[in-house]
Amino acid sequence: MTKNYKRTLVTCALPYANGPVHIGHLAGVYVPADIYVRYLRMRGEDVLYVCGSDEHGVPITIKARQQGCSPQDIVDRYHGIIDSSFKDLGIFFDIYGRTSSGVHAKNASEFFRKLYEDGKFITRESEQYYDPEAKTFLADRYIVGTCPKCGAEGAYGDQCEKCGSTLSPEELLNPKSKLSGAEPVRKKTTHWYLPLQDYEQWLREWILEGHKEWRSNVYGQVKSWLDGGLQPRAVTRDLDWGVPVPVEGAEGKVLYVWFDAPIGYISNTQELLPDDWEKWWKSEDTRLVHFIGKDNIVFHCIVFPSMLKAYGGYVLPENVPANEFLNLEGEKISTSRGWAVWAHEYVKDFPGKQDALRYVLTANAPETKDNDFSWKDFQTRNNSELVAIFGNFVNRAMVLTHKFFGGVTPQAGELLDIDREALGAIPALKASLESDIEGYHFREALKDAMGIARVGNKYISDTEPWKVAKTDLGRAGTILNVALQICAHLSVAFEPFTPFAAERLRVMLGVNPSWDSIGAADVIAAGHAIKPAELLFTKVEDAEIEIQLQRLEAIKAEKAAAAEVEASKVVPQKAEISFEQFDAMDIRTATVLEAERIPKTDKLLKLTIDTSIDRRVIVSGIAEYYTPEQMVGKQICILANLAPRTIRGIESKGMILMARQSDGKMRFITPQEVLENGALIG
Ligand code: B3M
Ligand code: ZN
Repeated sequence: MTKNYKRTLVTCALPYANGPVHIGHLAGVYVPADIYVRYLRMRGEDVLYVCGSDEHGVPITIKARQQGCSPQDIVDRYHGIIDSSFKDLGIFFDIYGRTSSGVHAKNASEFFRKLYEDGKFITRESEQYYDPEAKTFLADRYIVGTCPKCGAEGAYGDQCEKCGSTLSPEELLNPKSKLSGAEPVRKKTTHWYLPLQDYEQWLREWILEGHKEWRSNVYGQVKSWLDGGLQPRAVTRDLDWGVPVPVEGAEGKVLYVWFDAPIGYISNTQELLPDDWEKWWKSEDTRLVHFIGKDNIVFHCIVFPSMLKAYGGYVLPENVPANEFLNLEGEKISTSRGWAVWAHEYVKDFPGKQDALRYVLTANAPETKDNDFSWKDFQTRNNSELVAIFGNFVNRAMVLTHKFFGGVTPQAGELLDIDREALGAIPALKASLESDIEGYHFREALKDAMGIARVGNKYISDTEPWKVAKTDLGRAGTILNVALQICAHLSVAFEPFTPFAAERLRVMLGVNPSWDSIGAADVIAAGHAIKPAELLFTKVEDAEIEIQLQRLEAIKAEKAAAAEVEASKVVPQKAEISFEQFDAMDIRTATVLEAERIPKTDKLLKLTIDTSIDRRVIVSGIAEYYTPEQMVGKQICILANLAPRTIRGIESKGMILMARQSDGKMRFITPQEVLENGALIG
């Protein structure tokens, strides 16, 4: 391994305890981290593996409110579910802690307090939205209104889920507090900020100069943040769920979730090793590696390191191998839509097949770009790779050893070229496997391990010991001896990837080889008895895949039905007006004489119109629905006495009457038969 590290501290992003974990989380963070940790342990390295639930933040308070329970109830529930699904998948952290723990509250509080006392923060007053009825400041997510971009109701202060636009609360039309329904008001509040710009130069040197080997997606994101210029970042919030800000005058404020969560890595280490934690966090010979998804890069490469630097004495990550995203059947995984494969459901639906999921998520890991999980691909990879290559090879070697040698490892006679070639191919695969894992290339590493299985499978197919045994038992013994050695290699090489199968294989073979014995010709001694052969992997049947696909189909159908209901929603009647108000409107027929697009707009047409009283120009937003050619010569209806408005520098007199359908499409209103221009409507 590079540099002289004495120990490795591996952290995995702390999952938010407001939902279970799904395959996107697993592929992005936890499976690669687990491969890395298991590998290092096989190599005899001193490793600490830390994770835990992230139990603060606004989404948890929203979920609690929706379900009519406390945030603590929510995090208790999901903490338990997440913790056990990791274990079920063979992911055993040394500690899976939680940020609602007492140790964490004390530690995060102390961390803030030291930075505060050392003058590392600045304070700023800003205006934030405030609910005058509920008497509380409102996080962006707590403000809902009409989306200014697509007109959908129920858009959030930070995002419209209908059209996907990123919003800020002041852009919402008709903003309302989710708490009381009241219209939020702006109110002054003071917060503490970490002046990230003070760390910019240092970050440039440390990452852009010193860590050019980081994954290009990580390096690139860091570079673009730094090139964009860093700004002070608020580290406190007006909220009643979180770690209270431990200074005077901060009543009703808590640490921002992204300030306290990464400190959670340290707190969880303290909880596990109260007397020994500093060794892991404060010695130069600790290699710290953060496994995260791409949306967490800025926090782990810019914000948290700046916090640690400001505090002083902590080690910084040696690498942050962040992954891109995994999609499901070509669509973005969405917790709220239920478009996901949940870890806790997978282990129920596919009992004993944890390795298959780990294998497929690694083979398709979104290491360099977003990638896709499909159930068909899952089935194919399980059946034609795990079962047909790895499992089949091991099974043939073991069954034949039982059949011809009573389950006792036969003696190897003189090795022929074909034997030497098979064994000789393995050291190079081992070396490549090592450098791939150490370089965080887990997909490639899996191919190397699978390469060993392919060597074994081809060897046994080419040498055909079942035929040879009939005429030359000695030669068959040599072949099976070599094959069993390769089985032993596989029982080690696959430990990081498919730990359940690897362990079962070691048990069946009755050996516990070291990593270094991969490739050796004498891992299993002649005369050593092996246990009965059991299948390492079993097929995934079409029917099992069908069930999963049907479940996803049902989600799609539900979504389509919801969209239909949405589309058929009748627009409620507007407020009543008097007859006089109606009569005051001059609605008449007119004909379009000329029509042209207004440059640099997508929606506007400039229409010249004959109203019989005059020729006038009306600017109309119908360019999305009609071309200028379609408009010329058309008889339309207009509201003629609307006060003139200047649009894009053009004076527009009146308005074309249009009908808007529920799907948003617009059509102009035209008389059933051509009338004279200027005929009054009413
Ligand atoms: N809770 C996970 C996420 O963004 C977030 C990670 C915290 S790591 C300190 O999904
Ligand atoms: Zn929208």
